[in-house]
Amino acid sequence: MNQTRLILCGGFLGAGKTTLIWDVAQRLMAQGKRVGLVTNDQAPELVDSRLLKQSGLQVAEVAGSCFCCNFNGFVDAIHSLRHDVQADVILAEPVGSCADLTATIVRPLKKYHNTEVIVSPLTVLSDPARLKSILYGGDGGLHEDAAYIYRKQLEESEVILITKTDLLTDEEKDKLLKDTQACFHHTKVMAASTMNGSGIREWFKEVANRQGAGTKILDIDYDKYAHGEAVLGWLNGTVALSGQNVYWDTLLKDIMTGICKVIKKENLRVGHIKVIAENGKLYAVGNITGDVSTLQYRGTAGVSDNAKLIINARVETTPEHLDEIVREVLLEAIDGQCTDEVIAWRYLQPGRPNPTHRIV
Ligand SMILES: Nc1nc2c(ncn2[C@@H]2O[C@H](COP(=O)(O)OP(=O)(O)OP(=O)(O)O)[C@@H](O)[C@H]2O)c(=O)[nH]1
Ligand SMILES: [Mg+2]
Repeated sequence: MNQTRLILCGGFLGAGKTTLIWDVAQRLMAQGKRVGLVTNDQAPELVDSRLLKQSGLQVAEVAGSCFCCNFNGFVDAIHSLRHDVQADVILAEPVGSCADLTATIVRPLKKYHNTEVIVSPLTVLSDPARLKSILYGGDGGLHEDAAYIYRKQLEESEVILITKTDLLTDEEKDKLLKDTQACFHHTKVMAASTMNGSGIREWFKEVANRQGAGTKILDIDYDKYAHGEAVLGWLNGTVALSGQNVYWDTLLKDIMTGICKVIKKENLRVGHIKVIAENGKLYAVGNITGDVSTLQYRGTAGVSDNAKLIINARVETTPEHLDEIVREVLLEAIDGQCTDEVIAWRYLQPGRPNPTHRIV
């Protein structure tokens, strides 16, 4: 078959990667294109994969390790989408705390798999609230070593896509574009919103036809990078819930607000907390991507006796404490209205990145 266009959408936790690839996949499919998506996480049981699959999209998952440390797993995912879907375009989302993608993914793909894929310029998505803070010398609401990763991601990007511009005024958006461009002279800086659709077509046009990806090799301190990842506790849990006529949206809200209370009380820094409640084809999602004001909900899971809950939390604390927090909030929220059966529950601290390849 023909070469597949591969578009890597990187960027820090919660920047809007899954939402963007979901949006673009729908647009491309409406034009008759065959699209595959690749999700990625340090552990199995991903909210992102469920969310994309709920919309009938073709998703391959690389779970248990990032693309860079499991390059062969990433290549297998690309092969499966080429084989199963004959994908014209693959949109792939690396783990949000990953950097050094040019040396560890883009260049190895170009070197070893250039008959199968054409790699687009590396896009790094950036949430405006974190970006503003980072640009003007702040920490983006992150530990200084996690903020280091954020800066390195921007530094290696070939396209920076400022996301969530619906949350900005036109003046704020123009200023952020101008200031970001001033800091990253040799990078194309763009802005988009999946909420109102602005900028998406322009971004896709920019990356979908360009070649010559893999130009920027990072000078990166792997000790600092490893520590920036290790300050985050990581929890992925899946629970089956059963009750009688349970209002799942209310339960989801109880869980998210319960978590927010703890974040506020303990002043915890959040990478991203996402929870999906699935009731057959109905689903609702809650996300927290920074302080508690970032709490957002989408969808509705309706009312029924059974549902599945998937929780993915990345918070600056020990994995053990994160486990304790999520468990307590969950038990309090379901108390008296349903029973829970844990299907999978993992909490961990990401290990030191050890890329399969590093081509500089
Ligand atoms: N207002 C607004 N919110 C957005 C937009 N795009 C994404 N979001 C929200 O941002 C949150 C995080 O979005 P995701 O797409 O899950 O972010 P991500 O980068 O995939 O996160 P990780 O996979 O955890 O790294 C969700 O609550 C989305 O609804 C946007 O254009 N506008
Ligand atoms: Mg995602």
